[in-house]
Amino acid sequence: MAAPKAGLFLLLPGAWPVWLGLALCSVPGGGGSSGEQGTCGCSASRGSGSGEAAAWRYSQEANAPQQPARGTLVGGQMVSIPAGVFTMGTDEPAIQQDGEGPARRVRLSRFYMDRYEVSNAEFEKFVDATGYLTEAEKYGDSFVFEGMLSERVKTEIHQAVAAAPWWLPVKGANWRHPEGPDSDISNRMEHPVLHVSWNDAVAYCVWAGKRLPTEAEWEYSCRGGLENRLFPWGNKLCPKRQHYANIWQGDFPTNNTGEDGFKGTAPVSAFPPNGYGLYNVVGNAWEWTADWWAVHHSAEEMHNPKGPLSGTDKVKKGGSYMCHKSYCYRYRCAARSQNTPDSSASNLGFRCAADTLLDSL
Ligand SMILES: *[C@@H]1O[C@H](CO)[C@@H](O)[C@H](O)[C@H]1NC(C)=O
Ligand SMILES: [Ca+2]
Ligand SMILES: [Ca+2]
Repeated sequence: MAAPKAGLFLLLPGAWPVWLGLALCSVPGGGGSSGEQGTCGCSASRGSGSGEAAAWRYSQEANAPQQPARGTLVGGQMVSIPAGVFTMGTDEPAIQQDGEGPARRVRLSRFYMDRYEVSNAEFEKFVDATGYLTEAEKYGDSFVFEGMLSERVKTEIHQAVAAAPWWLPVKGANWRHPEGPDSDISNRMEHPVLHVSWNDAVAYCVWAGKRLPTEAEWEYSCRGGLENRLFPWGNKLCPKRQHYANIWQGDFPTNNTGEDGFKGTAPVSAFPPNGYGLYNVVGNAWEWTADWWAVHHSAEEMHNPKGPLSGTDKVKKGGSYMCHKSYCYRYRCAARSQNTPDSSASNLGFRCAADTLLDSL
């Protein structure tokens, strides 16, 4: 059984050079205890929040093989996502207070989705063309995970988020300087842009002739044509002992082993794409969506839902390189979290969607 299965990898498109070189998963199936589900940056914003434990049930039958639908690649950067109906959310929520349930049928029209998280290189084109100043640059600071900071930067900080003390507001941290003034992105141009607020993300997408995806579009894209699976590729965290996403291995927040090849962000094209050809949908950087945040949802079937009419926070999806099952089991398609639209952090980025394609794409 094992040998022919392993051989299948050779038949798949050869676009995963980074992933192929990675170490094997030491925790097949994503074992480890379901502990507290807190704020692994999931709520680090110019506001904050916290969480509590939730059980997670592994479903055998839900793990049965299923043929994913195929998105159609259009141009280099966007994928045509077919119209369809899918099950949004879950009736087995892992994090109760996040409003992951109920599972409900959602019908969507066709749309386009960026293959990749927006990279530093792409964001720089926007800034060069428009002179745009991000909110982190205007505020003069942004949240950075303590584990990424130099000792010099850390000594200058005297304030932290009570519920998540590993988040520090760093003066001079922004998309060009992800860990503060003594850091830069010169060797990370193909990594996701970070420290962009929801407002910044909208400005970029509008400039590109696009828009942010709704939460429903994002989740449909995440599922890649599979029904009721935990991850974009299925229910096993590490099928065939391979890493499929950039998350955290080791004890959070003290020991990041980087077993998947990356302690921080990875290039936006790293790891295998999902059934629609989308990369790093879960993990790497959190991704803003267009929707306002609410935790109560109707179980009725919806058509192109756009979320609540108003709110204080925006929905972000997918988790990040900082997510670990013990603390932030949010690298699942149904998982969700929120931040105020002006907040920014060192694990939060975005990708755009569109109704039509511009010729330039
Ligand atoms: C980090 O975790 C790995 C794997 O569990 C372990 O081998 C290593 O000793 C740990 N390092 C530290 C500094 O605790
Ligand atoms: Ca990682
Ligand atoms: Ca992502």
